[in-house]
Amino acid sequence: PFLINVVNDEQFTSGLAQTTFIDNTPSLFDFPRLRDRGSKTLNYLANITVNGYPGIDRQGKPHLEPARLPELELLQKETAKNILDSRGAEAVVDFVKASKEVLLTDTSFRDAHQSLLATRLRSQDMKGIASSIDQGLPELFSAEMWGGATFDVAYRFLNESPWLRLRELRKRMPNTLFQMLFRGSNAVGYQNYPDNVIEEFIKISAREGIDVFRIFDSLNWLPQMEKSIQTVRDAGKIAEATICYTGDILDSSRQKYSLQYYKDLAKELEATGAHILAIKDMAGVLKPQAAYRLISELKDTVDMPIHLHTHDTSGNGIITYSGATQAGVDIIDVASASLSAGTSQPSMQSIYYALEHGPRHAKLNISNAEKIDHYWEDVRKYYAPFEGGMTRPQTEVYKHAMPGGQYSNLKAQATAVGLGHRFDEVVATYETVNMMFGDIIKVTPSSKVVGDMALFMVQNDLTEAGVYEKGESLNFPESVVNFFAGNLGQPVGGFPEKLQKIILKGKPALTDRPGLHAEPVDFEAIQKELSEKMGYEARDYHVISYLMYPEVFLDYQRRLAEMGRVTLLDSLTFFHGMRLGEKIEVEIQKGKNLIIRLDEIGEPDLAGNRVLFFNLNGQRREVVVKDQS
Ligand code: 3PY
Ligand code: ZN
Repeated sequence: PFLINVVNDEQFTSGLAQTTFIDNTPSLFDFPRLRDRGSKTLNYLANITVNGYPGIDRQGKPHLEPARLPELELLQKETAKNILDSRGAEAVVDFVKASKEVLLTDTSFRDAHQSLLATRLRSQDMKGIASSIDQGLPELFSAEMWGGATFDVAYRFLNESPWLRLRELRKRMPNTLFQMLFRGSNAVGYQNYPDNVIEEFIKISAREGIDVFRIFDSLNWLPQMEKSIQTVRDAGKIAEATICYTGDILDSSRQKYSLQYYKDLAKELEATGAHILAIKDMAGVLKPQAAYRLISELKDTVDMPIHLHTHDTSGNGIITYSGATQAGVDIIDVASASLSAGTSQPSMQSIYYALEHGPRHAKLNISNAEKIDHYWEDVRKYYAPFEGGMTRPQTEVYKHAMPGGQYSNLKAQATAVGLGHRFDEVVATYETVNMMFGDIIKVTPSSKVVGDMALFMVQNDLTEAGVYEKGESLNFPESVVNFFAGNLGQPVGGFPEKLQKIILKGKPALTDRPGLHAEPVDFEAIQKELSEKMGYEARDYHVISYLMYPEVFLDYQRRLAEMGRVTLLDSLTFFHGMRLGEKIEVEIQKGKNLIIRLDEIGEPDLAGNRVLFFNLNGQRREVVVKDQS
């Protein structure tokens, strides 16, 4: 048995300890480390208790029961992951093609909360249900659980390492394909990275447990995806090449993105050697009739299995999937009911019944899926402060075409710059900007460029005509200049020349792939630099995170040194701190717990400092924290 510390040791407290006791009980020397970890945790708790968690209103810590854990029927079945591990990527492709039923990807760990809860779902809450999903839903094609915005949000707002999340989940889910969203040459960032950074990122992610890489480019520009696709293939993993869907193939007045456009792009993607074709309807504008037509035609165009992704913003998601399923789509993205609908994916449990008794019903143990959803129903309540608040199907998405996660994000951005009350204008301007830019594909990071420009115009009371008139004297947002300089690649049909001239003010623009101009990164030099900054030997995954997000990563390291692994706290405590007199338990290692009680919160002194009195594993501890209010 592990000894928590000497005062909790039975032999010691019973007074029977002999002098040999210390020699024979080396685990006592864990005490300083434990004490250190305890102190760090108290630093975090004291600060959140006094000052609150950034960005959420302080309404007190809610009283909620622990999330219900499901009792499942355990199913022993060969999974897609088992096939990949034993027979390789091509065998998975054959398995998908041979499946008469439509297969499901569960996005609950990634896009669902990115789209509904500002990407705030914590590893702790994922860990609680991970093995239930692995064992209760073996028929899932995959779990999308990494990438997109989750990478930087984990560091930035949750004080956790995305790599640790990946490892912890991998351990609990050995039989589930892990899928990530990868922004092609922008990796998990908002800018172009040198080729060797892209390759290194994919290699490390594959080693750490990612199986399926959904690779897209925010402008659907093939040259930005090719390297990634090849690197994934070389790593023996599954490359899903992606078409981002925009426009409306059935609207004859809007044919920039026509059926033929999608068919041609699908063929080009197939020629790269990708295993699967993903259709990424990031905003949820693929209407049911269009879905039927698009998938039917693509099935006749390419031999790869087709994996469809949509968002339920308009309320039509299930019908869209039903159309796509009839047309032969192989895999669809769904979220567990409690994390579905609205700007998230359609509900896994609903689609099951929508397709039941049909020729292509979904492969799923529905009873297990429903029980697992009770867990999510409870967990979602912890994240109430981050709810986007969309309470109705929003058909306006067919006009503004904002990606699922962007709507609430842009709203927050608008509020932050004092434009909250003019958000309707921001949305209307988003549409205008899209047309000024030539009707571009909008998904991270190109969607951010459009959003930044819309905010800029509203903030400066600029109309479209105003931009052309006053352009010379305007300081456009950095992301907009960067986009027009060709640093995100080339949009379909090229840049609108007149606007490009105004925005670049005579600076040159790239017409070829940005990666051709980016110097390769010297990983050894960066590793040295980073090790010095961190004060310990940087590993390759530290280095790659630092390259993606230098400041965010270093900030995370600083907070880690100060507050320890706060990812182990339960979510209510993480977001709200502790109530007076409350007692919590934190398992910091198997069998090693911190038992913490908050006994007293002192009044602020003249400098605004408060003393908090805790009891940590039986010992009284004081923490001083500055009250920021
Ligand atoms: C991301 O890139 O994070 C997205 O989810 C795009 O849809
Ligand atoms: Zn999405």
